[in-house]
Amino acid sequence: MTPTITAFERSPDRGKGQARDMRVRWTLEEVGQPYDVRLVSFSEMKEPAHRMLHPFGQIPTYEEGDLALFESGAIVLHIAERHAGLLPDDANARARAIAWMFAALNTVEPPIVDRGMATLLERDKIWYEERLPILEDRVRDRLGELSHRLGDADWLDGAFSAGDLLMVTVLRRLNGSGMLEKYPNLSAYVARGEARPAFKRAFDAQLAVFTAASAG
Ligand SMILES: N[C@@H](CCC(=O)N[C@@H](CS)C(=O)NCC(=O)O)C(=O)O
Repeated sequence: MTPTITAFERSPDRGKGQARDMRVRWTLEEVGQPYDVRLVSFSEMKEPAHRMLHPFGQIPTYEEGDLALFESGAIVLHIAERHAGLLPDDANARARAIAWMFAALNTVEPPIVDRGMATLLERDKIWYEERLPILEDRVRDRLGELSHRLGDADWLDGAFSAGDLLMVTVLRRLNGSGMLEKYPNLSAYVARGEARPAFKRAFDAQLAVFTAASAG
């Protein structure tokens, strides 16, 4: 059965692939699962029909037969568990890959999102100049720790996994900030992820949505 995901009708990132449908698209491309996309506007996301799928009125969602899921991490895990290629067969290695998925979403993404939200929504506030360095220090702490652990390895724990896929999408949220460039091994890690053919297909698909909306 072909799953359907939701994505922004017009992504605020202007097609840079930072909206969270990108990680679901990339996962589906990695495992070779075709999918449909239902585009939603900001107002549609807040309507009851969409909130039946996503209690917080957001994207992405995932529908497959009787199953409806929200939360990008849960969706990626669901897909990775049902297809070969994104989680190791060995039980311990699989558990570690899942731990990296949680680390990406629960430990690395929050300070990056806090910084991003402040730059987006708080620039005109009196506290902004004082708060931004604090938020950036928190991001740098995590980047330094992650950089130390990655060292000169290609991926976080052996072969490329769903943990790497999520971590790369999380780190890409720093594009344009200049922060990632201070950690050459992390920049190279993100570039390795972006060089994967499945990433490129997913990126192009989400960009095509933005380009078509802008032309229309
Ligand atoms: N933890 C959620 C976050 C979902 C989320 O923040 N989605 C954003 C797009 S990347 C969204 O829909 N924003 C619009 C809104 O919150 O109104 C996940 O990982 O799926």
